[in-house]
Amino acid sequence: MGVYIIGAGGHAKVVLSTLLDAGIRVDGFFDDDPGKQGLVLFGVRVIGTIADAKAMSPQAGVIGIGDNRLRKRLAQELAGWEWLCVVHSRAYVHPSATLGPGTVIFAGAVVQPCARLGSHVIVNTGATVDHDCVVEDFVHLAPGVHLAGSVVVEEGAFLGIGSVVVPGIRVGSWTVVGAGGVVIRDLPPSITAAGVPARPLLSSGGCG
Ligand code: JB3
Repeated sequence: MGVYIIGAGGHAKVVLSTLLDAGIRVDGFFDDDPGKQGLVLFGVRVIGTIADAKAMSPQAGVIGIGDNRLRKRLAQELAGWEWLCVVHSRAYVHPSATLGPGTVIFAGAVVQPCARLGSHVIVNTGATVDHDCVVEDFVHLAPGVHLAGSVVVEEGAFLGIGSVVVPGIRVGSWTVVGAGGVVIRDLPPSITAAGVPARPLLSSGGCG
């Protein structure tokens, strides 16, 4: 069974560097961009489209695409693949923390005791997840995000760069927190919140 990265953009580049750091050989990328076919990055080639990946027998790898909904869709479409959980050697993950398949922990990140992270989660560069947090499937914690103790981040939520969440807060599924947001109250599902403190952004309602 080979090891492949789905996607060949900026996020895939960091996924590759993390796999290589962990001593895992990578056999290729799959990406739909015709302009990327045949490109070689750190010795690893873009060998086909995502349709080509689907046509193979299931392999091992990581979905290296930052978009949470797209990562979820591809995980469903590539059923049977063995998704690798990868932790950079310069990240810290306490032994009591649990990480699901396909989850990546980049350099400088910290995951503290009893945190539970689901599948295909991104803990990006220098992000921290403190004790007893629950981070559900397909969440992306952007670089420099800090979750205090016992925070729950529901499925597919995206916390933008440098945002922070105080203890015990729940961030709803597929909600987006803008860069630098400070979350001090629970946020419902599927909203965008921003600011200090983070508040839901109001849509124009189509009247403007
Ligand atoms: O901020 C940081 C540190 N990283 C960002 C990361 C988390 O998300 C990074 O800066 C980017 O903004 C983003 O990286 P990603 O996901 O690699 O995006 P991009 O560089 O645009 O590459 C996405 C790849 O997915 C492209 O090569 C596309 O060809 C491929 N792709 C295949 N199917 C698709 C689709 N992309 C999109 N958006 N939709 C598709 O259906």
